[in-house]
Amino acid sequence: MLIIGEKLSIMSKRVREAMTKKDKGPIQDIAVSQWNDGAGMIDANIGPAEDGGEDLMEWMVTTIQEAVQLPVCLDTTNYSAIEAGLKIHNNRWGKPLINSTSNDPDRFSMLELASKYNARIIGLTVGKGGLPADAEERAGIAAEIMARASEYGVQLDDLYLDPLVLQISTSQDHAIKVIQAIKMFQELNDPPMKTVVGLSNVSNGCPKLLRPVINNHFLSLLMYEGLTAAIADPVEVIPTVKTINVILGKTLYAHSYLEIS
Ligand code: THG
Repeated sequence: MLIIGEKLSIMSKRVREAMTKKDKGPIQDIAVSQWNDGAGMIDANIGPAEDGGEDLMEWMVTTIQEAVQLPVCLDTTNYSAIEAGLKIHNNRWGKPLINSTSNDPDRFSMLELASKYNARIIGLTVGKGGLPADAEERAGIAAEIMARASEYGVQLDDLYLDPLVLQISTSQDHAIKVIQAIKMFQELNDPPMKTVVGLSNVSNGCPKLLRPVINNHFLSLLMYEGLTAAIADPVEVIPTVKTINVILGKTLYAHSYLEIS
Protein backbone atom coordinates (compact mmCIF):
# COMPACT_ATOMS: atom_id res chain seq x y z
CA MET A 1 0.00 0.00 0.00
CA LEU A 2 1.48 3.32 -1.12
CA ILE A 3 0.60 6.30 1.07
CA ILE A 4 0.93 9.63 -0.74
CA GLY A 5 1.24 12.31 1.97
CA GLU A 6 -1.65 14.77 1.56
CA LYS A 7 -0.51 17.54 3.89
CA LEU A 8 1.31 19.83 1.45
CA SER A 9 -1.99 21.22 0.21
CA ILE A 10 -3.08 24.74 -0.65
CA MET A 11 -6.15 24.02 1.56
CA SER A 12 -3.94 24.32 4.65
CA LYS A 13 -3.33 27.92 5.81
CA ARG A 14 0.20 27.20 7.01
CA VAL A 15 1.16 25.63 3.67
CA ARG A 16 -0.54 28.38 1.66
CA GLU A 17 1.38 31.08 3.55
CA ALA A 18 4.69 29.26 3.10
CA MET A 19 3.98 28.93 -0.65
CA THR A 20 3.21 32.67 -0.94
CA LYS A 21 6.38 33.67 0.95
CA LYS A 22 8.49 30.91 -0.67
CA ASP A 23 9.45 29.91 2.87
CA LYS A 24 11.09 26.47 2.64
CA GLY A 25 11.06 25.74 6.41
CA PRO A 26 7.41 24.68 6.92
CA ILE A 27 7.27 22.84 3.56
CA GLN A 28 10.36 20.77 4.40
CA ASP A 29 9.24 20.15 8.00
CA ILE A 30 5.90 18.76 6.78
CA ALA A 31 7.57 16.71 4.02
CA VAL A 32 10.06 15.18 6.50
CA SER A 33 7.39 14.30 9.07
CA GLN A 34 5.24 12.62 6.42
CA TRP A 35 8.31 10.65 5.28
CA ASN A 36 9.10 9.59 8.87
CA ASP A 37 5.44 8.66 9.38
CA GLY A 38 5.53 6.25 6.42
CA ALA A 39 4.65 8.18 3.26
CA GLY A 40 6.14 6.70 0.07
CA MET A 41 5.38 9.80 -2.01
CA ILE A 42 4.52 13.46 -1.31
CA ASP A 43 1.52 15.21 -2.89
CA ALA A 44 2.22 18.82 -3.89
CA ASN A 45 -1.22 20.38 -4.22
CA ILE A 46 -0.81 23.96 -5.47
CA GLY A 47 -4.45 24.39 -6.58
CA PRO A 48 -5.29 25.73 -10.07
CA ALA A 49 -2.27 28.11 -9.80
CA GLU A 50 -3.24 30.19 -12.80
CA ASP A 51 -0.56 32.84 -12.09
CA GLY A 52 3.00 31.77 -11.40
CA GLY A 53 2.11 28.06 -11.40
CA GLU A 54 5.33 27.03 -13.16
CA ASP A 55 7.60 28.76 -10.65
CA LEU A 56 5.53 27.52 -7.73
CA MET A 57 5.55 23.85 -8.78
CA GLU A 58 9.25 23.99 -9.63
CA TRP A 59 9.93 25.50 -6.19
CA MET A 60 7.73 22.91 -4.42
CA VAL A 61 9.35 19.89 -6.09
CA THR A 62 12.86 21.21 -5.46
CA THR A 63 12.07 22.15 -1.85
CA ILE A 64 10.48 18.76 -1.10
CA GLN A 65 13.23 16.70 -2.74
CA GLU A 66 15.98 18.65 -0.95
CA ALA A 67 14.50 17.32 2.30
CA VAL A 68 13.16 13.83 1.48
CA GLN A 69 14.25 11.02 -0.82
CA LEU A 70 10.78 10.45 -2.28
CA PRO A 71 8.98 11.03 -5.59
CA VAL A 72 6.38 13.83 -5.82
CA CYS A 73 2.73 13.73 -6.92
CA LEU A 74 2.13 16.88 -8.98
CA ASP A 75 -1.39 18.00 -8.02
CA THR A 76 -2.73 20.85 -10.17
CA THR A 77 -4.89 21.38 -13.26
CA ASN A 78 -2.23 23.73 -14.68
CA TYR A 79 -0.50 21.94 -17.60
CA SER A 80 2.59 24.13 -17.70
CA ALA A 81 3.01 23.90 -13.92
CA ILE A 82 3.00 20.08 -14.23
CA GLU A 83 5.60 20.26 -17.00
CA ALA A 84 7.80 22.61 -14.94
CA GLY A 85 7.65 20.12 -12.05
CA LEU A 86 8.45 17.14 -14.29
CA LYS A 87 11.49 18.93 -15.76
CA ILE A 88 13.25 19.27 -12.41
CA HIS A 89 11.88 16.17 -10.62
CA ASN A 90 14.65 13.86 -9.35
CA ASN A 91 13.62 10.43 -10.65
CA ARG A 92 16.30 8.76 -8.55
CA TRP A 93 13.70 8.39 -5.76
CA GLY A 94 11.05 7.03 -8.13
CA LYS A 95 9.00 8.27 -11.07
CA PRO A 96 6.79 11.34 -10.49
CA LEU A 97 2.98 11.00 -10.52
CA ILE A 98 0.87 13.46 -12.54
CA ASN A 99 -2.41 14.34 -10.77
CA SER A 100 -4.34 14.07 -13.07
CA THR A 101 -5.92 13.23 -16.44
CA SER A 102 -9.64 12.41 -16.81
CA ASN A 103 -12.31 12.02 -19.49
CA ASP A 104 -12.47 15.81 -19.83
CA PRO A 105 -10.84 16.74 -23.19
CA ASP A 106 -9.11 19.66 -21.43
CA ARG A 107 -7.14 17.07 -19.44
CA PHE A 108 -6.12 14.69 -22.27
CA SER A 109 -2.82 16.53 -22.83
CA MET A 110 -1.60 15.46 -19.37
CA LEU A 111 -1.10 12.02 -21.01
CA GLU A 112 1.30 13.66 -23.48
CA LEU A 113 3.39 14.84 -20.52
CA ALA A 114 3.33 11.40 -18.89
CA SER A 115 4.64 9.85 -22.09
CA LYS A 116 7.26 12.56 -22.76
CA TYR A 117 8.71 12.57 -19.22
CA ASN A 118 8.23 8.85 -18.41
CA ALA A 119 5.95 9.74 -15.50
CA ARG A 120 3.11 7.89 -13.80
CA ILE A 121 -0.37 9.46 -14.02
CA ILE A 122 -3.70 9.38 -12.17
CA GLY A 123 -6.84 8.87 -14.29
CA LEU A 124 -9.82 10.45 -12.54
CA THR A 125 -12.91 8.60 -13.75
CA VAL A 126 -15.00 11.69 -14.37
CA GLY A 127 -15.95 13.46 -17.58
CA LYS A 128 -16.77 17.08 -18.26
CA GLY A 129 -20.39 16.78 -17.17
CA GLY A 130 -21.92 15.31 -14.03
CA LEU A 131 -20.45 12.67 -11.77
CA PRO A 132 -20.79 9.00 -12.72
CA ALA A 133 -23.90 7.48 -11.11
CA ASP A 134 -22.50 4.07 -10.20
CA ALA A 135 -19.46 1.76 -10.29
CA GLU A 136 -20.33 0.46 -13.80
CA GLU A 137 -20.30 3.98 -15.21
CA ARG A 138 -16.97 4.67 -13.49
CA ALA A 139 -15.53 1.46 -15.01
CA GLY A 140 -16.77 2.54 -18.46
CA ILE A 141 -14.93 5.85 -18.12
CA ALA A 142 -11.87 4.00 -16.78
CA ALA A 143 -11.82 1.82 -19.93
CA GLU A 144 -11.91 4.95 -22.11
CA ILE A 145 -9.01 6.50 -20.17
CA MET A 146 -7.02 3.23 -20.49
CA ALA A 147 -7.54 3.17 -24.28
CA ARG A 148 -6.49 6.82 -24.53
CA ALA A 149 -3.41 6.24 -22.36
CA SER A 150 -2.30 3.50 -24.75
CA GLU A 151 -2.82 5.83 -27.75
CA TYR A 152 -0.59 8.43 -26.10
CA GLY A 153 2.10 5.82 -25.37
CA VAL A 154 1.52 5.58 -21.62
CA GLN A 155 1.85 2.04 -20.22
CA LEU A 156 -1.15 0.80 -18.24
CA ASP A 157 1.29 -0.06 -15.46
CA ASP A 158 1.88 3.71 -15.02
CA LEU A 159 -1.85 4.55 -14.82
CA TYR A 160 -3.59 4.79 -11.41
CA LEU A 161 -7.40 4.81 -11.69
CA ASP A 162 -9.22 7.10 -9.21
CA PRO A 163 -13.01 6.68 -8.68
CA LEU A 164 -13.17 10.14 -6.97
CA VAL A 165 -14.19 9.93 -3.34
CA LEU A 166 -16.94 12.36 -2.27
CA GLN A 167 -17.85 13.55 1.21
CA ILE A 168 -20.02 11.12 3.12
CA SER A 169 -21.89 13.94 4.86
CA THR A 170 -23.55 15.08 1.62
CA SER A 171 -23.08 12.07 -0.75
CA GLN A 172 -23.49 9.05 1.49
CA ASP A 173 -24.50 6.69 -1.33
CA HIS A 174 -21.20 7.28 -3.17
CA ALA A 175 -18.98 5.59 -0.57
CA ILE A 176 -20.14 2.05 -1.37
CA LYS A 177 -19.93 2.78 -5.12
CA VAL A 178 -16.29 3.81 -4.70
CA ILE A 179 -15.54 0.49 -2.95
CA GLN A 180 -17.24 -1.42 -5.80
CA ALA A 181 -15.36 0.64 -8.39
CA ILE A 182 -11.97 -0.24 -6.84
CA LYS A 183 -12.81 -3.93 -7.35
CA MET A 184 -14.11 -3.39 -10.91
CA PHE A 185 -11.15 -1.24 -12.06
CA GLN A 186 -8.71 -4.05 -11.30
CA GLU A 187 -10.72 -6.45 -13.45
CA LEU A 188 -10.23 -4.22 -16.52
CA ASN A 189 -6.76 -5.65 -17.18
CA ASP A 190 -4.47 -8.58 -16.46
CA PRO A 191 -2.25 -7.81 -14.54
CA PRO A 192 -4.83 -5.82 -12.52
CA MET A 193 -5.01 -2.04 -12.95
CA LYS A 194 -3.58 0.13 -10.18
CA THR A 195 -5.98 2.26 -8.15
CA VAL A 196 -5.79 5.38 -5.96
CA VAL A 197 -8.16 7.50 -3.86
CA GLY A 198 -8.08 10.88 -2.11
CA LEU A 199 -9.05 9.27 1.18
CA SER A 200 -9.77 12.31 3.38
CA ASN A 201 -12.35 13.61 0.90
CA VAL A 202 -14.76 11.10 2.49
CA SER A 203 -14.77 12.92 5.83
CA ASN A 204 -14.58 16.52 4.60
CA GLY A 205 -17.10 18.58 6.53
CA CYS A 206 -17.41 16.02 9.38
CA PRO A 207 -16.59 16.83 13.02
CA LYS A 208 -12.87 16.68 13.80
CA LEU A 209 -13.25 13.68 16.13
CA LEU A 210 -15.07 11.63 13.49
CA ARG A 211 -12.67 12.26 10.62
CA PRO A 212 -9.93 9.72 11.49
CA VAL A 213 -12.55 7.10 12.40
CA ILE A 214 -14.31 7.41 9.04
CA ASN A 215 -11.05 7.67 7.06
CA ASN A 216 -9.51 4.57 8.64
CA HIS A 217 -12.57 2.34 8.34
CA PHE A 218 -13.11 3.38 4.75
CA LEU A 219 -9.45 2.61 4.05
CA SER A 220 -9.81 -0.90 5.54
CA LEU A 221 -12.69 -1.69 3.17
CA LEU A 222 -10.80 -0.27 0.18
CA MET A 223 -7.67 -2.29 1.07
CA TYR A 224 -9.79 -5.44 1.28
CA GLU A 225 -10.81 -4.79 -2.34
CA GLY A 226 -7.15 -4.34 -3.36
CA LEU A 227 -6.52 -0.58 -3.38
CA THR A 228 -2.95 0.25 -4.52
CA ALA A 229 -2.44 3.78 -3.17
CA ALA A 230 -4.11 6.51 -1.10
CA ILE A 231 -3.52 10.24 -0.83
CA ALA A 232 -3.85 10.50 2.97
CA ASP A 233 -2.30 11.69 6.23
CA PRO A 234 0.32 9.00 6.97
CA VAL A 235 0.34 9.57 10.75
CA GLU A 236 -3.41 8.93 10.76
CA VAL A 237 -3.56 5.79 8.58
CA ILE A 238 -0.31 3.82 8.91
CA PRO A 239 -1.47 1.69 11.89
CA THR A 240 -4.53 0.68 9.84
CA VAL A 241 -2.39 -0.09 6.79
CA LYS A 242 -0.06 -2.31 8.85
CA THR A 243 -2.93 -4.09 10.61
CA ILE A 244 -4.87 -4.78 7.41
CA ASN A 245 -1.67 -6.08 5.78
CA VAL A 246 -1.31 -8.54 8.67
CA ILE A 247 -4.98 -9.60 8.51
CA LEU A 248 -4.81 -10.08 4.73
CA GLY A 249 -1.61 -12.12 5.12
CA LYS A 250 0.56 -9.62 3.19
CA THR A 251 2.95 -9.25 6.13
CA LEU A 252 3.90 -11.82 8.73
CA TYR A 253 2.46 -11.27 12.20
CA ALA A 254 4.83 -10.27 15.04
CA HIS A 255 3.83 -8.76 18.41
CA SER A 256 5.83 -5.69 17.34
CA TYR A 257 4.22 -5.36 13.89
CA LEU A 258 3.12 -1.74 14.48
CA GLU A 259 6.72 -0.71 15.17
CA ILE A 260 8.13 -2.33 12.03
CA SER A 261 8.35 -0.13 8.97
N1 THG B 1 -8.06 12.53 -6.02
C1 THG B 1 -6.89 12.97 -6.53
N2 THG B 1 -6.22 14.02 -6.02
C2 THG B 1 -6.73 14.68 -4.96
C3 THG B 1 -7.93 14.28 -4.37
C4 THG B 1 -8.61 13.15 -4.94
N3 THG B 1 -6.03 15.75 -4.44
C5 THG B 1 -6.66 16.59 -3.44
C6 THG B 1 -7.52 15.78 -2.51
N4 THG B 1 -8.40 14.92 -3.27
C7 THG B 1 -6.65 14.94 -1.60
N5 THG B 1 -5.90 15.75 -0.68
C8 THG B 1 -6.47 16.24 0.51
C9 THG B 1 -5.71 17.08 1.31
C10 THG B 1 -6.22 17.56 2.50
C11 THG B 1 -7.50 17.22 2.88
C12 THG B 1 -8.26 16.39 2.09
C13 THG B 1 -7.75 15.89 0.90
C14 THG B 1 -8.08 17.71 4.14
N6 THG B 1 -7.40 18.57 4.87
C15 THG B 1 -7.95 19.09 6.11
C16 THG B 1 -8.95 20.17 5.87
O1 THG B 1 -8.92 20.81 4.82
O2 THG B 1 -9.80 20.37 6.74
C17 THG B 1 -6.86 19.59 6.97
C18 THG B 1 -6.02 20.67 6.31
C19 THG B 1 -4.96 21.13 7.28
O3 THG B 1 -3.87 20.53 7.34
O4 THG B 1 -5.25 22.10 7.99
O5 THG B 1 -9.19 17.33 4.52
O6 THG B 1 -9.69 12.72 -4.48
N7 THG B 1 -6.40 12.31 -7.60
